[in-house]
Amino acid sequence: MPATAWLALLAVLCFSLPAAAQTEIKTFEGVKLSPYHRDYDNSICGPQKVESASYRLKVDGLVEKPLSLSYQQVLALPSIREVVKMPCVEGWTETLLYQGVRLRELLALAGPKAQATWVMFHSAEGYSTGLPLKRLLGDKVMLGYKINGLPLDAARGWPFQLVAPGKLGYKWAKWLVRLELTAEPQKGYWEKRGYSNTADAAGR
Ligand SMILES: Nc1nc2c(c(=O)[nH]1)N[C@H]1C(S)=C(S)[C@@H](COP(=O)(O)O)O[C@H]1N2
Ligand SMILES: [Mo]
Repeated sequence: MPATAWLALLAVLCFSLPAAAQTEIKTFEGVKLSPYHRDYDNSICGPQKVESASYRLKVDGLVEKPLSLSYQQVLALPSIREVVKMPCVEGWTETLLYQGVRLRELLALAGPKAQATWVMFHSAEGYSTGLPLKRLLGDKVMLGYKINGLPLDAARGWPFQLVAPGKLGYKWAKWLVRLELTAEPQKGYWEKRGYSNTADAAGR
């Protein structure tokens, strides 16, 4: 093959490989995944457009070292991939392949103080929810940034969504901007309106 042909082949590969990496993963290790794109939306204010240049994820409250991280700084941390089920109180469940940073790794960077027992998750539009710090140290709990191989978008919760296997969907806060460590449990948006602050997805 002449050198020009090799060059052409190389060019085609260079341009098509990144595009291929953006294709949605539909089945993972034999598990059929729910679709990334849906035409319904049940969030309190609809999809949010979070500004990317100025974005910072804050981790503060009862920590030794408050954090303020850019999207890229979070993505530079080691990541994991897990197929997980997210059940909404409305009755539907999605099975999705999430990629993200283990929450315990992020929390370790901030260093929870001894009095910290709870983490409140604050979202761009004012939504909030919380879980016990202990419950967030599990292997599959993550700050998710990809679903089925695709980055979260405005509908899915760009930049980050809490992935909390075993908990109902309203604990899976999207458009995250701040993690706040507190000494006592707090109620979030739905919890203040009567929903369980435990939100166990038992049997779902
Ligand atoms: N910021 C924010 N996060 C949110 C909500 C919301 O209204 N605002 N809704 C919650 C509820 S009730 C569910 S069921 C899931 C839906 O998430 P999904 O887009 O991953 O299906 O998001 C949760 N996270
Ligand atoms: Mo939900």
